[in-house]
Order: sequence, then C-alpha cells, then structure tokens
Amino acid sequence: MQGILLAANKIHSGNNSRKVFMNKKRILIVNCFSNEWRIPFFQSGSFSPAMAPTFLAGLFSPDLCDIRLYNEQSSGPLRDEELLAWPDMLVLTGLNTAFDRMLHLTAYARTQNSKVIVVAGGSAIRALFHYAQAYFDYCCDGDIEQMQYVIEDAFGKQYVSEQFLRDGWAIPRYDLLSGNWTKNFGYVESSRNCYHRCSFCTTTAEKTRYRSYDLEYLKQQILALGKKKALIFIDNNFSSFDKQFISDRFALLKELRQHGYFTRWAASVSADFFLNDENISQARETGCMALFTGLETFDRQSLINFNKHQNTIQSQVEMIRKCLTAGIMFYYGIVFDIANRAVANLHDEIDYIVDTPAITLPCYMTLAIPILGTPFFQECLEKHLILPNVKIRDLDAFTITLKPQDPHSEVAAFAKNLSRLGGYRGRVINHARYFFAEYRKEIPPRTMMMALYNSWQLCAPWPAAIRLSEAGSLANKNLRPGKRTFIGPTEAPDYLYTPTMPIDPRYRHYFNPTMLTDSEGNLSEALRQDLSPTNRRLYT
Ligand code: B12
Ligand code: SF4
Repeated sequence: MQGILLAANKIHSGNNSRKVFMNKKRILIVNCFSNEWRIPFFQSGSFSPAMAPTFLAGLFSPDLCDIRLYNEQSSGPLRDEELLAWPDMLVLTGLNTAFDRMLHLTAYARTQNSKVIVVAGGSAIRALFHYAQAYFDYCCDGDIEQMQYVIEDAFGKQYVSEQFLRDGWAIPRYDLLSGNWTKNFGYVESSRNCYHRCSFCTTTAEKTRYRSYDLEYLKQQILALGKKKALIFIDNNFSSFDKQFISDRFALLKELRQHGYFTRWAASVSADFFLNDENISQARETGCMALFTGLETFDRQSLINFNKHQNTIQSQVEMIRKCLTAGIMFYYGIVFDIANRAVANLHDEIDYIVDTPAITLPCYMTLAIPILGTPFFQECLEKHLILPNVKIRDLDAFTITLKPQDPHSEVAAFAKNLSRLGGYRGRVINHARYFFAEYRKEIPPRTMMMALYNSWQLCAPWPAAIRLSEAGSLANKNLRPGKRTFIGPTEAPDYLYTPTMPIDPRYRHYFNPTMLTDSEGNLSEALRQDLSPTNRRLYT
C-alpha cells in the first residue's frame, strides 16, 4: 500500500472542517472522465467501468452521510448545477487524462458553494501530487483506505463507516450505482496491483506492491452484490505467484457458485496464468466465461522493449488457442509504439492479426502512451521523444504525443483509423468466417458468440455501448469537435474546456489545459517537481 500522505492545505474548508457536526454530510463522489472521441458521449453498461467511487463510498458512515455517485464514463460529462451545488464534500477520482476534468468540476462546485471540501485521488493525483496541491483541499496519493483519514480530519471519526473501522476493509456501495454504470455485471476485487513491471504501466510507475486480499473480504464483496449472473474481477492481475491463494480462491468461487451467487465470471490475467494448465481447467470448472490479457503486440522485440517478458515465454497464438478450447473467451488489447516502429511495420502487424484465424481479434488497438511516471515515460523524456505542447488530456491513447518515425500526416491517418479499424472491415469479416470454421467444433456456442461479437464491435461504425449524452448535442455547435488533427500539439482543447455555467473568476484558469510539455518539448515548468527524474517523490 502507498504511504499515507495528506496534503491538508484547507484553504477552502477553513476552520469549520475540524468541528464535529452530527448532521448528515452530503458526499458526492465522481469518476472524472474525458473520452478520446472528444464529444459528449457516454458508455452505457461498459464491460470495464471505473469502480473506485463505489469502494470509496464504503468508507463513509451510511448513517451519517448522504452519498451520491456519478460516473462521467457511463453518464457523460457532469453538468448538473444542482448536483454540483449539493455536496459538503466532493471526492474526485480518475485516470491521468481526467486531471483537467477534476479541475473543471472543482471550479464548478466551488463557484456554487465556496465551502465545499474537494478531495482528489487516483493515478492522476499520484503522478501530479505537488502540482495538484494548488487546486484541491486534500490530495490523496494512497489507496482508497486513505479516505478514512480525510473523513476523520474533515468531519470527525464518527463519519467513517463503523464496518470499515471494525474489519479494516470497505464493502463497496453497490446499492448506489446507477443502471448505466454496471448493467448486469457485479464487480469485485480479490487483489491489488501487480507483480510484473511492464515499462508503460501505472502500477510500475507507482511502485505499488502486489497484494492478495483476505478471501473473507472477497466473500463479503460477493455477498454484498447479492445474486448476480456474472462477476467481473477488476484486479489488475487476477493471476498470482501465490499458488495457495489461487487454489483457495477457486475453492471459494466454487462454493459461492454452488450457492447461486453467480453463474459466470471474467478477469484480467497476465500471460503466466496460461503456463499452468491447472489454472485454466479450474477457471473453466468454476464458471469462467472470459479472460483478458494485456497481450500488447505480437512483435517480440516490442515486448522486450516494454519489459513484458512474461508474454514471450510461450507462443501467444498457442496461449489464445488453449484458452478458447477450454471454452473461455480470450480478450486482449494491442498497443502500437509509433516512436519505435514505422507505420508500415504496424500495418504488417494488423495484417498478421486479421489473417490469423486461430486467434480472436483484439478488443481494442491503441497507441502506446507515456503514462506519467512510468519507465517508458522517463525513456521518452530522456530521448526527447515527447512532442512539444502536449497536454495531459492528449494522453488518451488515440492522440499522437510521441515523435513518430514517419511523417505526421501518415501517422495521424493511422491514428484516426485505429479506433474503428478503417480500411480493414472486409478482412475482419473474412477473419470471422475463418475463425468460425476453425473453431466451430472445438468451442462452445457462447464462446463463439462472444468472439464474433468482439470482431463486430472492433470495426462497427460506432462502438456498441456508446450513446450521445445529450439529445441533439452534435447539433450544438459548441459541443461539436472542431477539426481533429489527432496530433497532440495541434489538437484544440475540446468542448469540455468551455464552462457550461458561470464560473467565479478566481477559478477561470482551472479551464486552461494542463500542459505536459512546453513549446520546446521539455517538461512544462509547472510539472517538473513531479515528473522530472531528479525531483520525483514516488518514482525512480
Ligand atoms: C475501468 C478501467 C478503465 C475504464 C474507465 C476508467 C476510469 N477511471 O474512468 C476505461 C475502459 C474507459 C479505461 C480506459 C483506459 N484505461 Co483503464 N482501466 C480500468 C481498470 C480495469 C479498472 C479501474 C478500477 O476501477 N480499479 C478499481 C479501483 C478501486 O481502483 P483504482 O481506480 O485503480 O484506484 C486505486 C488508487 O488509484 C486509489 N484511488 C483512486 N481514486 C482515489 C480517490 C481517493 C480520494 C483515494 C483516497 C484513493 C483513490 O485507490 C485505489 C486502490 O485502492 C484499470 C485496471 C485495474 N484493475 O485497476 C485500468 C487502468 C486504470 N487503465 C489504464 C489504461 C492504460 C487505460 C487506457 C489508456 C487504455 C488504452 N490503451 O486505451 C484507457 C484510457 C482512456 C482515456 N480516455 O484516458 C491503466 C492506467 C491508466 C492511467 N493511469 O491513466 C490501468 C491501471 C491498467 C493498467 N494496469 O495499465 N480504463
Ligand atoms: S502485467 Fe499488466 S498490470 Fe501487470 S505490470 Fe504489466 S501491464 Fe501492468
């Protein structure tokens, strides 16, 4: 777990924050999000939703707090003035790219209610901890349990959940989730962080330690969900080096499944999970329907560059086949490193993928991004590979932020087509036909359906779960994306950077994009304390 560090510069909460009021506190917890399409979409019932708000809510006393959750990923940008004026405490979480959204919501909320206490945490705050101090009342660089100290400091210990104080873990508040957020799935966590050290991964940057949970905690989460058809494990890595833990967890899953708590489950695992056939058979026997693996690329050299050696031990194609023939859908993502590979070489890889019927197609293909603080980020900084005038918001995996090997226009065209696989649709359809022929006798109909649906959604004109968040929003000139360039330095800030309600002039600058690099391509002055190799606090 992270060291507990509280930045208690309570410029806005004043002295009142220390007084104990027994009236109910109003808590709004928001997952901030800015999507890569740069238009007001929401992703209803995503397979992979943010869950930190649900866990954070479990830290507050249910008797003494009214808690509301909002997820910008599943409900679109938060623009409800009444809701933003409502809380005594606004708790914000989000990915790196959500940092500016955290600022926007802070400006909205403080304009509505100057006394609101704003708490921010998650990967963006961990990476920009010093910089963030100027904007939020509490900056949290720890895990969700750190919230207890914030609650205690701001309101008093009685506002911390008694269950948490007794057991030491927070039972997620699933009851507060809207239908859009999770649809029919139940989300649980059995471990934290990861024991691999891939060079581009946040868990590597944060130097977090892999930790398997007490299985009683997992059981309590599943019981709290009630009976669900399918469970999704949100662990960074459901695999583990602890064989005893793996087998005890399978035993628990078996027992709870027999009691009807779920029928199927899915999880993310690293490639080493497939080295042990026993893992695959146990997964199948306990109802595993799908596994996601960060396959990243079929290019061996790139895997080595990414320090992803666990993916080089066995043939990736064989790994996929093994999983599918066990009756488990195999999902994976592909990451293209435009700084170290030519576009022609990347097209060769796509050709290989769509021409190999033995594998499922990836569920997404994106650009490699220098996630803040990772070894890959450091390497890009040192080699001066990050483009000038790149904004934190540009790190969304579809915008070019690194100096490519090819002309910008060529790489921009590649990036533009990437999210919907433009130019490959006919070949994707052929892949589906050959895949069907290859596996029709070997895999169950459910696995086949999932694989074919996955192929369809990879190149469908519009992602299946995406909805316009506001009726007619594209008819509104202010919300329409300007002409996209897909190149960080020339991408104009999108509609989110124009306030939709009056803003106190003191907070107007919260709508300026946070710059990662300056016009020379050096780390921007403001972020040096957090991100330059010599000054960094958490990372080396
Ligand atoms: C759900 C998810 C998504 C969702 C939504 C994410 C969101 N927050 O809006 C979607 C599908 C949109 C998504 C997209 C992407 N994701 Co994602 N995603 C996840 C996933 C699977 C689960 C996150 C989660 O809910 N975890 C459970 C909660 C409880 O933990 P947590 O959020 O990690 O928070 C921990 C701490 O940060 C802290 N914390 C968080 N908030 C707060 C707040 C307070 C107050 C406190 C005290 C503590 C605290 O507490 C938690 C630990 O106890 C993680 C992997 C994982 N298993 O964690 C990857 C992960 C977050 N994603 C990752 C990546 C790389 C991406 C993509 C770039 C992938 C890609 N190539 O396209 C895109 C980015 C798109 C964009 N526009 O920016 C990285 C990190 C990215 C980053 N730091 O910015 C992760 C960690 C996966 C990995 N190992 O590489 N993702
Ligand atoms: S296996 Fe996945 S979670 Fe673990 S370090 Fe690598 S990318 Fe991160």
